[in-house]
Amino acid sequence: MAKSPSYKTYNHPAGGWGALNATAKVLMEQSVVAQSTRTLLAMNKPDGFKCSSCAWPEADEQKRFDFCENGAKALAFETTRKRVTREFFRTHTVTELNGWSDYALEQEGRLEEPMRYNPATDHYEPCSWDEAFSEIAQELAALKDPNEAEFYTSGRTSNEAAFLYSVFVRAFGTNNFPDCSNMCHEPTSRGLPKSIGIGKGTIVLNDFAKAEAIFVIGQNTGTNSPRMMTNLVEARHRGVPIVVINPMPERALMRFTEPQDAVQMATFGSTAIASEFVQVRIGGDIAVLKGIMRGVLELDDAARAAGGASVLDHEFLDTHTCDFEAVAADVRGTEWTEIEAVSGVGRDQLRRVAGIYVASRATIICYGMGITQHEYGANAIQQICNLLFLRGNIGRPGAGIAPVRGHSNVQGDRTVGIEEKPTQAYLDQFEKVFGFKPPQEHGHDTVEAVEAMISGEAKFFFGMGGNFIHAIPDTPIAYEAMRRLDMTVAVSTKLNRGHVVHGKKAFILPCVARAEIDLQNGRRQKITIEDATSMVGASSGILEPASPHLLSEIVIVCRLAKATLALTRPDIVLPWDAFSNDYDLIRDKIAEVYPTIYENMNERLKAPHFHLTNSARNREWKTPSGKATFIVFPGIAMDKPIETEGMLRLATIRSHDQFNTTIYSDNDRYRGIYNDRMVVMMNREDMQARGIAEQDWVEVETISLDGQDRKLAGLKAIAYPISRGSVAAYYPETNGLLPLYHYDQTSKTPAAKSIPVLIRKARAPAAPAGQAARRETVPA
Ligand SMILES: Nc1nc2c(c(=O)[nH]1)N[C@H]1C(S)=C(S)[C@@H](COP(=O)(O)OP(=O)(O)OC[C@H]3O[C@@H](n4cnc5c(=O)[nH]c(N)nc54)[C@H](O)[C@@H]3O)O[C@H]1N2
Ligand SMILES: Nc1nc2c(c(=O)[nH]1)N[C@H]1C(S)=C(S)[C@@H](COP(=O)(O)OP(=O)(O)OC[C@H]3O[C@@H](n4cnc5c(=O)[nH]c(N)nc54)[C@H](O)[C@@H]3O)O[C@H]1N2
Ligand SMILES: [Mo]
Repeated sequence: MAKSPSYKTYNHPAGGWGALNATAKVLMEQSVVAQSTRTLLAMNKPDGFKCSSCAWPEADEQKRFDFCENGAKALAFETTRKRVTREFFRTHTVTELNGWSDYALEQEGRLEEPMRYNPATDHYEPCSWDEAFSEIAQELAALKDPNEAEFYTSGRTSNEAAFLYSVFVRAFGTNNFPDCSNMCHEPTSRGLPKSIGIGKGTIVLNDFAKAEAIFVIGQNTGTNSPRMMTNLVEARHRGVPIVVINPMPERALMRFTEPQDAVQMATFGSTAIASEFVQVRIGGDIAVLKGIMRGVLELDDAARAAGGASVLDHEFLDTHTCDFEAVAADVRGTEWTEIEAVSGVGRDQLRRVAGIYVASRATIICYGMGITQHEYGANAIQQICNLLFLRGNIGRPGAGIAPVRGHSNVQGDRTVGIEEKPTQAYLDQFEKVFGFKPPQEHGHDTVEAVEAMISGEAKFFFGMGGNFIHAIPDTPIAYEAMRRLDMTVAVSTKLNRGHVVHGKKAFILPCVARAEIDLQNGRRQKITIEDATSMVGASSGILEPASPHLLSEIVIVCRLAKATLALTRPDIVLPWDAFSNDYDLIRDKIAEVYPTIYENMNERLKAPHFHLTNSARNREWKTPSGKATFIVFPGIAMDKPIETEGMLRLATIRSHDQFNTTIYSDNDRYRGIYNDRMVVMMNREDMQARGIAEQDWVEVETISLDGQDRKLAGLKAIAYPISRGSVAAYYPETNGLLPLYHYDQTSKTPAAKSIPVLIRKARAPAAPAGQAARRETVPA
């Protein structure tokens, strides 16, 4: 896998020709070049299909193309010509495949037919779809209690598939819906409603064209939502200041060449993105936010003392908010020395940022995993709301809060019923529409599902997409728990770790991918997704499915539901065949269950897309007080304090060449790191304090609170311009260091950005874990 070592100096801005070259290269490697042009041009177009990479909205006005380097990579990996055949499974035992890397597993290509694990031979063997559904149904029917089953969803699943899946699982009798959102933007879904009454962002794409200041906090835009770079570049060309708050100077947020801009491409030009780079310490964001608010209040005091107008939006504060005074008092009571110590950022810079904020009449604040994946992630989001409220920056053109969601339909899946804690109103409506009482007690989220697997309470795991086993914390513990289950079932497109770390019985159910034609009853079907701005659009694939044996996720749900409910709930009769023959009928049901947002869904889909009503955007506050609510957070740390001497905070992050647990290559171009993912990015002074030199072998040990040993050796230290006290390494290789108990206190999202660790120099591992990491100097 490792290529011959080479130093490739990357002194260019992010984007530009480098991005186009990388796009072409990956398409060639996956041998999809012949079909690539037409396919890429159909991406994010009316009548085409939605990119399966990230949840950033597609452009309103029609561009020549609306895809990016990483969208092209996702597509290339999905439409690869490579296949995992039955011969492949006959050749390799599962034990052998367990020794393969995640990269090697996924490189084998697309799964072709349903497979069943045979413990006698330790091989996966082909089986018919009927056999698979019947055996899974019998297993489910044999459970003592439906709550012994866990039904996971990953955010690529369409609204239609997720909706029917949630109906089937509730008919079966449980609300155990762990999903990838539980590891991602759950602090948004649970924290935001307390502030603004809805757990979703309030902006739409064209707000970017009207914004006068944009903040990007804890989000690596150029890698994880590259199409958003277009919006940032356009904003900078209009002279809009962009404030970036991050422990690392992520390249694309410093300088970017827009691949869609012919002139910039031809002239090798580029745009400086961050007008202000706030290099926060990991976990210092609440301190930064309170510092900015303090700066705003100081400016307000000064303006008023000079007889000028207040810099606050008093009309908004008076009409729309409550508890402003409490937050103002809290912020005024937070000393600058305290703010500086926790954030690592000086008061001068925070005052300057406050000045930028006050000068703007419309501000958007975007944020990603750098905010959510902390013990007080949800609380930090509420502080973002406080800051926005000060100047009425919600529900106004060009302003609002923008949680940048991950998976392309992670927001949509939650909207249509993937919810382990359903509200009573929803359950009642569900009963009205379907004529049976869904289970009322709350089910498991991701952390609780893993706990149930560990305790033995859970016996059965179903994965609708995703790669649960490598997404969750505490990898070795999770492996053991997974292997103890009676049955595991994975609906997947590609081979991954979840297939080789499995229960006593196991099935792989391969499905049609987003880019492929989904033909039912002679008609090309479409599915829908909801992006990060609550915009819903249709998607229908244009390529032949990877194999004639594949079923769509919807058909898989319908056939499994029929087989299972016939055994467990024969009293519940739903038109599963009709649903799988005509997806319009599923949308009619969605409209019935969610009349306020999805009324006339099929009719509205005649337009390229439509927006779901967003109460906060309309300044309608569905909070207990009926107002936008200022919320006090006592203290300023994002995580519980740990007193251990020498403690560093480890963020587990994505490289430029991966999609979550799918690794495209061992390179991280924008960070200048090549040929190795087993590295720890450290501040030079933190290295010196520990006697660690560039490329020394190190061992990372979690400061565990449960007596469990969590250590990872075989990593190399790299001096990186990251803030002091902060270190970063790649996910999922480091998930064994992330304790299951270390999560956001509001939403139980694993705090993957703030693992307390000790790092020490180590001897070279007996068998080198990877090639020498090589990197160029990254200009700070
Ligand atoms: N190409 C590609 N696209 C993707 C994905 C992918 O893997 N590959 N994944 C998708 C998914 S599911 C998601 S959720 C998103 C993830 O997209 P992001 O939210 O960008 O996720 P990460 O790469 O994990 O890290 C985000 C950033 O947080 C910063 N950070 C770490 N700790 C802190 C902190 O304490 N404070 C602040 N302010 N910043 C911090 C890191 O330096 C990094 O820049 O992207 C989606 N899009
Ligand atoms: N330490 C650490 N852990 C993390 C994170 C972190 O930042 N740090 N991030 C967390 C976040 S934000 C997320 S969202 C989760 C991601 O967790 P998941 O969503 O579970 O993981 P993915 O890697 O996106 O899943 C990849 C697999 O999905 C399958 N797949 C791809 N396309 C399709 C499709 O169209 N249909 C079906 N059925 N299957 C398909 C393929 O088989 C592929 O192997 O990980 C979380 N875990
Ligand atoms: Mo995510």
